[in-house]
Amino acid sequence: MTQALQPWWKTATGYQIYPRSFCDSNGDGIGDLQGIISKLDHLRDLGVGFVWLSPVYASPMRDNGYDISDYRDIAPEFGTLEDFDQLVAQAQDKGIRIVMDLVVNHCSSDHDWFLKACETRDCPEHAYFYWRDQSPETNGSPDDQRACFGGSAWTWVEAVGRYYYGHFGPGQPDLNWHNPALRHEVFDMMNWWLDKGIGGFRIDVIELIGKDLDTRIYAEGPDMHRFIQDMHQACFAGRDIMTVGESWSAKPDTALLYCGDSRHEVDMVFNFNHIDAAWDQDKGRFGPNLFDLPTHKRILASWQDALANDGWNSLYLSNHDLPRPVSHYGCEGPYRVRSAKMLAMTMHLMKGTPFIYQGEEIGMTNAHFTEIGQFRDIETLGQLKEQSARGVSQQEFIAGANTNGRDNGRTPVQWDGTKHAGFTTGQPWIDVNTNYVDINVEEDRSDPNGVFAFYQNLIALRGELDIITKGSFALIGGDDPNVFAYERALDDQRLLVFGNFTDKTVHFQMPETRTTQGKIVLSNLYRDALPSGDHVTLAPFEAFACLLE
Ligand code: ISL
Ligand code: CA
Repeated sequence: MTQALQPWWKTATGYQIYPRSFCDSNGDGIGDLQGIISKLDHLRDLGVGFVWLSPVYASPMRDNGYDISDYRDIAPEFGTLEDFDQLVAQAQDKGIRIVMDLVVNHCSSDHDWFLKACETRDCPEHAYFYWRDQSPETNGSPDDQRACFGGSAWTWVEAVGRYYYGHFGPGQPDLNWHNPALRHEVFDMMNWWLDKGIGGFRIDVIELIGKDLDTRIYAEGPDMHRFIQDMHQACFAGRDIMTVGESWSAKPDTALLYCGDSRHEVDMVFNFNHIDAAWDQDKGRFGPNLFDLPTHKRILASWQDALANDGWNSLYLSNHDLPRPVSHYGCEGPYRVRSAKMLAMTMHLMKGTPFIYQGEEIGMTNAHFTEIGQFRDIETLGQLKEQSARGVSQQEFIAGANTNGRDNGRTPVQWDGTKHAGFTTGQPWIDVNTNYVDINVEEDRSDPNGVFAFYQNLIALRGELDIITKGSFALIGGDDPNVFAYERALDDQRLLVFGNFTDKTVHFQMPETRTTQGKIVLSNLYRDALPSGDHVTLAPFEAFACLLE
């Protein structure tokens, strides 16, 4: 049977760059576009097909670029539009597409639209935002909704005598998607970038557009899908691009509403079901890590099942908002390298498009800051204020922020063992992890058994075996507390994948006795065969994949 040709983004592996922390070319301590250009060979060698570039637009950087003050310009600390065009062209020469980050649930309070909107109610821009008048019941504020980064979601503007809504905080006023003129502006801007030849968009908190402030439904509001469909029609239709929307609310039973073929919305969603399942119900991300492997497997499998025949999965463990996978799910100590490979393999061999977050390809770890003054993130600093007021001690707070805070993923990429890890010749905007002398790109890449080499093999394997992109998925031994195992199947082929999530040797019970041995196609140890019999013994953090034909 001939299979239809797959779109490029189904066979490619993605790589996320957080520009501020990637590579600094001019010694001001902040990563930039020329820094990225200087490292394109690193990405080409790795084998990735596209880069998701976190925001590089003009911004006051209160939320490091997720607060945009001009959608058609580049922040001066990152470079210029010429640098951007150069990046797109040079990346393309190396077979890499550049996917932009689209942050249009809100803009920055420094955006011209908002500045005008705050001067008078009688300008078109005023209606680009959500305004409410005072309410006597809640101390003036329209309601008691809190902003994600602390404080009230409503902020008073004297000149217009009204409150505006900022879901994340006062520096990030929400754009009024119900206003057709605003939608038109946004779509126009998106087409402007797409016409430059970018590979598509990662769409920030897409679940929040279409909110209904009256009924206080913020995520997946009544108009969200209509707006995404409008966006598709105005910008995506007929273009060879990929789109992925960030949605903390998407669940297996709503996933196809975003990415089902007939919906004409986005190609994939980034869901967080496997991420926030490990967060404490009351304490949220700053509470203890409640990771439980059977729960994790069940969630991942439920997404595999939901999108088995329609839609498409994104596969990831980390991004710029999340801790480092080896610290969170693996081991920072003696099994760091081995656990980094195990995590990569069990994630990338499911069905979907895998995303690598910068530094993951060398097994970078969490930050381990010791002082409050080392934290930079607006969410962490907002939490600090709120938690201190509740009596949480500084020490306890630092422990929480070091475990799951957003700065963990934002310490600079460790390129080599020289000062500041070769990230900058100046003073880095956020401290480099002190372990850079041992953990860095130069060191890891010089080792044929390093994490980087393993990712290279993993990505290459994806190109060689159709079963990885096309095969069906079934969990094996879902209740086993130690091992993540699954089977992929395509025609007469089967691919078995095993990963031990513990630092102990474990025995994994197979559901059926095997006689065929198959061929080991990837292993993070020196395994050369799948043992026959009814169980598999795995060394600490061991992972391997076996092809049966
Ligand atoms: O992880 C989160 C929940 O506690 C939040 O940190 C995060 O704000 C949420 O994941 C949405 O993230 C996206 O939008 C934010 C931006 O700060 C994040 O960096 C971005 O990924 C607002 O634009
Ligand atoms: Ca710089």
